[in-house]
Amino acid sequence: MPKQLLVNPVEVRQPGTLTVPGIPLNQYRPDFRAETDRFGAEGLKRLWIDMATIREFEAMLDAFKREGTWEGISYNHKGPAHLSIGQEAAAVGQSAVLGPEDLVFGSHRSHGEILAKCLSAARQLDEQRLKEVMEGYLDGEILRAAERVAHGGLSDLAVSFILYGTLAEIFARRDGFNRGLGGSMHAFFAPFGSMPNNAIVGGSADIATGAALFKRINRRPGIVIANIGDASMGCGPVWEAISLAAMDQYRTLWPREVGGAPPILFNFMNNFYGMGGQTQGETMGYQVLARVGAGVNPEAMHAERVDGYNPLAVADAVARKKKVLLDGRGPALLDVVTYRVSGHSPSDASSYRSREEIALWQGVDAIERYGGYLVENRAASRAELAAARVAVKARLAAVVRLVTGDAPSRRVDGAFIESKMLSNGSVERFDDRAPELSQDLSKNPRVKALAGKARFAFDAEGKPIPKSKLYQLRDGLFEALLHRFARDPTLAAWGEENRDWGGAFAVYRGLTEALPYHRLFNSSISEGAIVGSGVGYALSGGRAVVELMYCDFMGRAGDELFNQASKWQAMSAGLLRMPLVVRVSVGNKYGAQHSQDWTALVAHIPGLKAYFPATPNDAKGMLNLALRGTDPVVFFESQLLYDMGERFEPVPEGYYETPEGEPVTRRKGSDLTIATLGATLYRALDAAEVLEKKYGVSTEVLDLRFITPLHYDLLLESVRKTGRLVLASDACERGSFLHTVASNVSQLAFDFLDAPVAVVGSRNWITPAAEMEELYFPQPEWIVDTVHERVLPLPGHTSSTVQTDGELARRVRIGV
Ligand SMILES: Cc1ncc(C[n+]2csc(CCOP(=O)(O)OP(=O)(O)O)c2C)c(N)n1
Ligand SMILES: [Mg+2]
Repeated sequence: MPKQLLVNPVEVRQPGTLTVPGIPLNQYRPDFRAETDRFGAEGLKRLWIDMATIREFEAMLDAFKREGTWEGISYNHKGPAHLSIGQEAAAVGQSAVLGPEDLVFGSHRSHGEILAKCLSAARQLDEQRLKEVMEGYLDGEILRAAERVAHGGLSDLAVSFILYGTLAEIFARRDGFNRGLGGSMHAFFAPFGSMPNNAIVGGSADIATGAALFKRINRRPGIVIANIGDASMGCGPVWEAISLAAMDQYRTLWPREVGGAPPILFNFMNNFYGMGGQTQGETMGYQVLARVGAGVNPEAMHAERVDGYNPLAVADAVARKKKVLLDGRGPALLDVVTYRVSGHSPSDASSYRSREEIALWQGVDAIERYGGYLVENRAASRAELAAARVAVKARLAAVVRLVTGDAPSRRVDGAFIESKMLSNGSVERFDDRAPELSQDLSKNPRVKALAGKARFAFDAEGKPIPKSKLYQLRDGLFEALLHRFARDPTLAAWGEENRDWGGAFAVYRGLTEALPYHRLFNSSISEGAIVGSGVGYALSGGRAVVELMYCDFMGRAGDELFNQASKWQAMSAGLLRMPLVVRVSVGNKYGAQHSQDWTALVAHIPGLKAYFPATPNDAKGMLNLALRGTDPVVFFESQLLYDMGERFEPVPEGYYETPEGEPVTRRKGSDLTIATLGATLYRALDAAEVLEKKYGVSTEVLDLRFITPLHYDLLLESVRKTGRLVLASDACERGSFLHTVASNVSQLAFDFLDAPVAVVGSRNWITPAAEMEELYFPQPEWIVDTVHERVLPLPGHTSSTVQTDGELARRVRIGV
């Protein structure tokens, strides 16, 4: 059912003045009685102890980084340590009002947030559950280490467990929370709601938004927080995440029972600095960060500035925002005023700020002040706090001694890392509930139309069937999607113009009728957040399909593809899976910024799978495969092929999967092999026809279909037979993935080759206008001429294009 949101010219052209809601600044008023009611006297003390724990933890790391020694223990920590000395109250206050089901994503400066969240969650879990978590995690390895630290009851043991797991992770130990593959900036512990922390500034914003979408779409309890720095407000993906989280449709179009907007709190740890740049007064223009909320939606994101030097002010604000978010009225924004007394990192000389400024903040130190507040109100004595601090330090020292014992066996080996790059799983459905559909799928208009389409491009006499009657490549994609939508209730798809428009190039036509809004929706034009939210959704336990209309827009989602989707499975040591399909179309006709094939970029990134079907049969079989797997797949589709019928084998009506990584032979031959990737296949087949008919060169044509993983057996077998290989695709020749294939074949079949392997790609130019595209994309005669000039001279052939070795050298020399 198409949506009905009328844009009324009378209404939108009315004169008037927009008023913006007031944004509260530091409005918290201490009320010890209310605070005791909320946390209990013990709870209030615990907050102080948690803050002191973080302070001691960070001071310990600082000492190791600066001096290589702490409390008589020597250790050389080679990796980073972005400390949060001064920011403890902001982390502890936040976690104090969160439950284990509430998730916190963070930044490079998140040791304190990990500790605060885990300490708080562990206290809230019942003994049974706490035991299960600690025993079950990494086969109980961390627990066994933590048990060696003197402890009282289980909750006491849990504190050692948390300190040990975090520190061992920072020191890259195999018994760290993430087997040492995350390290200081990426560590996390999901069972307590501490979610991935991100070394890319602002990187958590869109991932956390995806986790919040997962909670909403799958009706999971709790909220999600993105802890990001003030300077990340300058990052595009943060704004994109805010846009995506604030879309009106959650209230206007999504079914009411879904519960409203994704429960996401953008929590800015505002320490007033990037590394050396000052956000207030220098690098940003907002002056007060919370102001940004005013530009986003009528509620101004419920934005507030809160005093992050008072844990109780933070707790109060987070508790209120949590309520708003659970009511579906998000997103929310907090501008949490804090200060890092420590440098950006231990090598920071603090040349960008004055000693006076640091002293001023030390003068209002949160641990001192909050301790004083407890003492003033007789909730604790000075001696009690001092003793608690001694105990914290003693426990930490015991943990540090255990963690710093250094031996190569304490780190994972290469085989382990290799085994975690891809999960290669197979999951039919990520939840058992019935998938939500809007209609009986047999009544779906497209399903009905497809029943009458020809699943093979030729009739019984071999005559081509008109396009309007053909089952096309886009239909193969549709069938695969519909199949999985009907089986996996967590599957959701989003991207630009995905819904009523029918998705770019009509792949999704029919899905609007089949699916409720929360399973298929239009997103803001936010490529970074589209992919980033897909990452967050997938790592939370759901399956997502997101779409970038054009391959060229991958640049806009560069970080999310290349640093996030690709890396979280391995950085989590396989604790997270990434069942995310990113559909990208390779364009043409629209010129330089809409027509480039960027398979090479994806091929270069470890941790991504990449598929590129060229037939309807493969479109369906390969998307089926991607939608059943557990790895991130960049799924390339050529716009030249969307309306193409199946020319090789009729497309089966039932479910099937193309074998992963396997190229396929499209034409048999014995003198020459041409292997292609993508739409070039059909031009290669034309070239093969010419080579065979005109020059008697029996030409085999292979369609590689896969980029990662790719099995070479069929290709090698072909090359061993023919002794000659030409590789062709529409990607620009320089740096093309085909050069990797050429290099591997040259290595693996050197003795069988009678000529160098030749690569034919697009020119190393901008893609010119549609009228000039033949100058740019590989044409059949380029392939024939390349064979003639560089592989196998063709008797009587005169090249119409220049494909000689000399030309190759010339192009390289001038860089085009
Ligand atoms: C995308 C990106 N750009 C730059 C950096 C280098 N860098 C690391 S931290 C940082 C400053 C971040 O400031 P803010 O977001 O306020 O966090 P804070 O360090 O103050 O906690 C910079 C520039 C990075 N890690 N990622
Ligand atoms: Mg900052």
